[in-house]
Amino acid sequence: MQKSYSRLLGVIGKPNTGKSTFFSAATLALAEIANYPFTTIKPNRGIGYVRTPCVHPEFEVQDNPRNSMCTDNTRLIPVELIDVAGLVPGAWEGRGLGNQFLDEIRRADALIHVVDASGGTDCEGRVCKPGEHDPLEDVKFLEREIVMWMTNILKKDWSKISRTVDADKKGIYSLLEDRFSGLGIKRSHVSEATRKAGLNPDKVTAWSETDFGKFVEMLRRVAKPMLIVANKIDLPTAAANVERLRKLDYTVIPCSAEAELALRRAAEKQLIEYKPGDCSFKIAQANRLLPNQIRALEAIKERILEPNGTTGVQEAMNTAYFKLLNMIAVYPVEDLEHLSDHDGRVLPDTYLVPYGTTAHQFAYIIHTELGDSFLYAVDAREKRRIGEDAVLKDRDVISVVSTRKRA
Ligand SMILES: Nc1nc2c(ncn2[C@@H]2O[C@H](COP(=O)(O)OP(=O)(O)OP(=O)(O)O)[C@@H](O)[C@H]2O)c(=O)[nH]1
Ligand SMILES: [Mg+2]
Repeated sequence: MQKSYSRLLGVIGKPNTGKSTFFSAATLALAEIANYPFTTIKPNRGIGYVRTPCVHPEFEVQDNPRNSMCTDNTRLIPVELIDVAGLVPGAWEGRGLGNQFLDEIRRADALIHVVDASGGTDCEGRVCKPGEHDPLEDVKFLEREIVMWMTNILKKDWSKISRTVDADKKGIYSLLEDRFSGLGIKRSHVSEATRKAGLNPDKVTAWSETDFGKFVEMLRRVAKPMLIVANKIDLPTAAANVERLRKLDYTVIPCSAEAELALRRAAEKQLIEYKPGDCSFKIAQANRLLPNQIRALEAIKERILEPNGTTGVQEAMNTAYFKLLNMIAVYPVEDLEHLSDHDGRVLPDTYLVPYGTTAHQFAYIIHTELGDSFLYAVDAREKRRIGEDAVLKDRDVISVVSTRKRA
């Protein structure tokens, strides 16, 4: 169960943009929401979902999920997210709740930057006239905060690190991996950042100040990939800003976290039929709704769902997993004929694994023993054997054959 949500998404941004609203909508966990900065002080952690079309209709079987849910042919796979305190300029130096915030996103594998696209909150999160603040500034400021935070950590003993790299050939990758391990930065991130910045990893002492800056900027992009949630699109001043945000080098998802929260709460009470990420909903029990509640729901349909497709919350979760983190969904089964586990549960689990995962690595993800005793795997769709190096694809159904029978 735990393995399918082994990645962590961090919901970040300046105060009062709707981070906790987004978090609550995504997880249905209770989080304090209010129209002033620093409502959230202690981080909220919860479980949200990514959605993917389930494979069971294609295989013409009735499934019986265990680590995920299946409704209307859609698999909802649990993933973990964290909502943190708002960040203000200078946080890297300790302003606001600065370092504490940065400390909490250390473990996040990808970041969801919630921006107030309506421009109704200033750079410190105080309410201002809608349209008065430019949300593009918030994007620049957040990038800078993360870069400064990383720079600060790295600069501390950079000269020592660079001399060691040049002298003993231990390599920058393992040295920096050690230095950054607390930030969830891996060797592969360091090597990718060095390559993409066009720098020589064997001659680190020759890196100029500009090279160093390029390296840290690249490391931020590679190790903490980020998307922008352009929130509060229900307000009229948001539309023009969404278009401007789209010109930046990010995936931008227009969003109304407040609308999604209302829909999910209504669905939870079975007042409406709605799945996270659906483009519409049906009123199920009109007699239990007050006229103003019906009007509010209709307004969400007309103003958010019809023009935008969705409220954006689920799309952000999916984009973070499938695009930023490049994950795929794979279904492990033991019994190929019934597509079941040893208890006869059909298509019990869906694992989210990084694209590039091989059949053998997948066996290790399921169970160390299964990896150790791996013989070959079978692709249930193609009904053919695949070798240990075969790279898995999204929505593969895979059976691992090993020398040992699993308990
Ligand atoms: N119009 C509109 N308001 C929203 C939306 N999402 C959140 N809000 C409002 O924005 C205000 C701040 O929401 P929070 O979720 O507390 O924001 P936060 O970013 O967690 O704030 P801090 O914890 O203080 O950093 C509240 O008044 C919310 O109701 C939205 O989609 N549309
Ligand atoms: Mg909050």
